[in-house]
Amino acid sequence: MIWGLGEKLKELFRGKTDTAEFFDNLEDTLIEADVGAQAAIKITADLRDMAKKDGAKTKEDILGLLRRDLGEFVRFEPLAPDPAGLNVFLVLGVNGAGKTTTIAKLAQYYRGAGTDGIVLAAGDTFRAGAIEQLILHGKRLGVRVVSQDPGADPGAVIFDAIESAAARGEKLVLADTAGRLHNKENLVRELQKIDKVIRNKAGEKAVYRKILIIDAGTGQNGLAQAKVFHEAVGVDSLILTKFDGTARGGIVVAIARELGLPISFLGVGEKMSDLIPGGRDEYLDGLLGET
Ligand SMILES: Nc1nc2c(ncn2[C@@H]2O[C@H](COP(=O)(O)OP(=O)(O)OP(=O)(O)O)[C@@H](O)[C@H]2O)c(=O)[nH]1
Ligand SMILES: [Mg+2]
Repeated sequence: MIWGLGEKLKELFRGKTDTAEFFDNLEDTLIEADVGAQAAIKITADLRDMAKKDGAKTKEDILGLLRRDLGEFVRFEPLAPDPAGLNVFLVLGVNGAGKTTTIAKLAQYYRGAGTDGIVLAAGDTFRAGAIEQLILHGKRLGVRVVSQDPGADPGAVIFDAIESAAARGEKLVLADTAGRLHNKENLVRELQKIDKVIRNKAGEKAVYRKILIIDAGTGQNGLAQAKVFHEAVGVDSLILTKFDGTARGGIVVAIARELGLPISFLGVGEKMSDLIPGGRDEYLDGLLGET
């Protein structure tokens, strides 16, 4: 299984590792992987200095330094429901990022880890077919889904889900949201409304977390997305999806540098089990690949 930069680095390491060309190519590779131009330039400059000072670096030296520098900003936030009470996880992200699939994966994962009483809230009432998609996941997983008709107020759907979960003593509400509305202002306003409903409803009684889904292949746009969502409602942690089969995914480094957001899980395929609870090491292993 090769994710991330592995293939590209492997190619680079076939040649000499002390030439100007090597460092230029390394810098380009890091930029292409979306770690951000500043980080790429800094890391490559560090390596150039080291090579100048004490001669050519081995592949292991270079990988070690890459790991250290890339990892400097990446933080892990384990995202585990509090078994003592109600938890509300609101799942955010642009359309197609993998929100709904990740919700289903999380439901399976948490159930496997012992969380009793998981409810899915069909808060994407905007996109045609979104409610059915979540209901289908719920059926397959044997998990309750709270939904209303298309076009319904997403805040009301999530409110119902929280209220019924509390009444039944269920432990975790995983709430889906729309990734796109008519325009960005609408999306932000809608998310702020949902956020307010959850805060009012869940109050101090529940653990409330906002999870942003970022598609590893979206490139630098992922940073712009993170800024919009973070400014709108305040994001608690990231899940990076589609980390399988891409030479990118460095965006987590860029988002961590700019916004300080931690990572909680990695999505590495379309199957329900393709979700890795993971932090820095798993992420860096994936990013640097089998070089
Ligand atoms: N390879 C791969 N595919 C994924 C992963 N996560 C999600 N997908 C696929 O990405 C596509 C979109 O996923 P959804 O979960 O529907 O995305 P969404 O964010 O809910 O999209 P909207 O509801 O349109 O906003 C689906 O085909 C998923 O199977 C992943 O980690 N790896
Ligand atoms: Mg969806």
